[in-house]
Amino acid sequence: MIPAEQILPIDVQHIRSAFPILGRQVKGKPLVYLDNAATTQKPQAVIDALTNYYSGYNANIHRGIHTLAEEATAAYEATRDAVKDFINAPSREEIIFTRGTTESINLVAYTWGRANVQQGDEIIISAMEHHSNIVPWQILCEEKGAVLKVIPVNELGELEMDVYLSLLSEKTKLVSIVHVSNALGTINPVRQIIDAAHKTGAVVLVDGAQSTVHLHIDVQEMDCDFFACSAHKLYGPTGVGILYGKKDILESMPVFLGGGEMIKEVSFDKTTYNELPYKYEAGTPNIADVIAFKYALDFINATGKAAIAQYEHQLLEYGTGQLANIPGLHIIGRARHKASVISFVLDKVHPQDIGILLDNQGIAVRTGHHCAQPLMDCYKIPGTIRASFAMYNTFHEIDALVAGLNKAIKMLS
Ligand code: C6P
Repeated sequence: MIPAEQILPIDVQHIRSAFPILGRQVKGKPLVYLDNAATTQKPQAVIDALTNYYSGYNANIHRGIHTLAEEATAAYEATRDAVKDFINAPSREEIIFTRGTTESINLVAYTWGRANVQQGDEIIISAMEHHSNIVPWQILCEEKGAVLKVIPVNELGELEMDVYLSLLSEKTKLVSIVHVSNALGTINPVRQIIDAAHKTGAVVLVDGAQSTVHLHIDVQEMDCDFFACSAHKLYGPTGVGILYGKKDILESMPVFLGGGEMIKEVSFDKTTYNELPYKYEAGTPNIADVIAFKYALDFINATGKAAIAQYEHQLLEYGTGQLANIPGLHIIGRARHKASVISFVLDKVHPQDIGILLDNQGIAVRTGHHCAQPLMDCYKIPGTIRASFAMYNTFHEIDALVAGLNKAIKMLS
């Protein structure tokens, strides 16, 4: 049953009114946006922040002494402080801006990885990783003669933790693990994974691309060595990523990209490098989008992360129950701990056909392998249909999805 609006933990209609795109129509129908794991929509405050920057104080940062440069620098650095607080990092020096989770993981692979992984060493990932947490490690392993080990996933879509523990050894240099699976919604027991890895002396990277928007993130409590996420999955702009790293590890790592900003002194004989975090931020960064990202974090904080999580869980439970009533529908990923992502397949129907027919009804879902092809291979399926919910989705939109699916199934049979 749909809970009455007044007892919901958040005011969904008020939240929806802050997202202008939610008022549009697609193919003559009201947009039902259920592709939030791919990217979330942006509140007006984020859109305004971009316009205000370009119309009011566009300048390069950290270089100029003029007013515009100082204003832009202050706004850019304010986002760093907001991110630090959002994930409870010990210091702002440990927050590095990148282009996204993908670049954050690659940064670690190219710097820490090349300095610390040698022939015969082992890197552990899981069968539910996104390609961006597989390919950089494959490249590194090929280059170094290291070995990539994979934690299997069980029928429910949970990691086989006993196998993980048996894979750990003194050869393990790194465990790189997804916090929340984009394809299944599984919330992994990262604290337990990190504790076990640290006992063998391994370093741990947590891919927080999907978790940061849904879960309370405290990198100190988690004790991860690296944490990566993307602003665009947090109601912020595209083209901004975060890499958190423990200070001593970041300081010990070789540099990544060379150029302006990341240096202290340059001569043809010798170059010395800047302090953290600038050591890893070469060139002119994505100033406007970083500045606007703070407004997304402010929006989440003002709404209340715990309340959002509670509401998203209600959507997950309602959606899971409603979808289960559709004959021939099988949910892929039934982990005990899940974020608001529901992946499913339908008997005798290709996910892509369903995606097109839903789009004709104004409903946006993602279909395919979700950049997790090895996981699809585990389930022996080409892909799934994925509905992923955000704080602005409603129970009525889930009803629209169910009605849309029934209509699509009828058309295809
Ligand atoms: N997943 C999805 O539809 P980027 O593209 O760098 O912002 O994030 C990459 C990434 C890394 N890890 C996980 C767990 C992810 O889900 C993603 C992005 C999107 O599921 C686009 S493929």
